[in-house]
Amino acid sequence: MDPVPQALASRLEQFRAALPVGRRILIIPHDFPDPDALAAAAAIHLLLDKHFGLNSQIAFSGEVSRAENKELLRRLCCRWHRMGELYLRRGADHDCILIDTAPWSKNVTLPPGARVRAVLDHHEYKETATWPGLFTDIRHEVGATTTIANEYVRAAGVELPRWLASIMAYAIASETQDLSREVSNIDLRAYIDLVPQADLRIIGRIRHAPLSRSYYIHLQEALARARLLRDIAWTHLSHVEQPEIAAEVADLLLRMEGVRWSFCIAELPGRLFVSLRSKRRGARCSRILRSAIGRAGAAGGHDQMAAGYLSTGETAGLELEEKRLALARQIIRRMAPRQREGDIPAEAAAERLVE
Ligand SMILES: [Mn+2]
Repeated sequence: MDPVPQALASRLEQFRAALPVGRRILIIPHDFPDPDALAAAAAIHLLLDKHFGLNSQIAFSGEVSRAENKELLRRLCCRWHRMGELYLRRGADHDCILIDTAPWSKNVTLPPGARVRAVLDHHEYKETATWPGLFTDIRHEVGATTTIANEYVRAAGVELPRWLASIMAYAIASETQDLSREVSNIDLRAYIDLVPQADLRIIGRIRHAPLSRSYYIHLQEALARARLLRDIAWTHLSHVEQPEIAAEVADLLLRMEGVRWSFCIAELPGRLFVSLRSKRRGARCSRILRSAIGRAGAAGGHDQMAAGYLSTGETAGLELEEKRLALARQIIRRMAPRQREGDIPAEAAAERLVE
């Protein structure tokens, strides 16, 4: 094994120094955690146990609904908890490590009394914050938080069990579309490092997890409603319970020849959830979505992929539809800035993707 670079060894030391000794630590990935958040959380859980000698628990809010992600969660051989089911002493402080998210990102639910001690993340933020004792490693040029977690585990010389190396390799691949999107050299190295330690059958099982019937129903709805305007493809889903399907649909639309931008809006209770994608480098997806959504919601992500939501409260029926159409126009306008707003056809007039 290569010697551990000094900078990495000292970062590992700083990470340890930020964590309290003799207290339980909560490892919290973002709400509705994806493979990257879950795999990185499991790797950090192992690091704390084996190298720091610290007791920790993984806890998250929101469901895991995508078939592949459910299968991955099933193969997580360390204990994890739903935040709501975790016993947390009232009025007490809870030491936390945030994974694939940050305290100022609006996609994570923290328990009352949360004290964030460390943040490992790779999202792009307009503004960040810090406070005494907080350890942060936020590198938006890295394709996956799992890659960052792998660096620490390696630097500590902790051996990965096969199941964990498998889900970590899968996580890096899924986060970067099989190393084809927003991938850096350190992601490639981490992936190459993990694969020989992995059980490739586990990765195959995750990749080909059985799909629910509702998945096909959503897919049919999404395709039937999909529209095309030059190189932009978009669609929407009504009555969705979980946001993950919107990302799957956006990815699928983006694969179409000639399409360079895609997005899917999903109607969730009280909010319109958006998943946005681009094939272009320098697309600034997270900025586009933040500015399209404005103050009535939140958005974040990366250069070529982003997600966010617009709060809609009790709005329903026609009023909700108008909000959705307005949001779609705001997004399209930013994808095609040279197109005058008046030239963007109404959704009903735009070409159908599937005739
Ligand atoms: Mn991630």
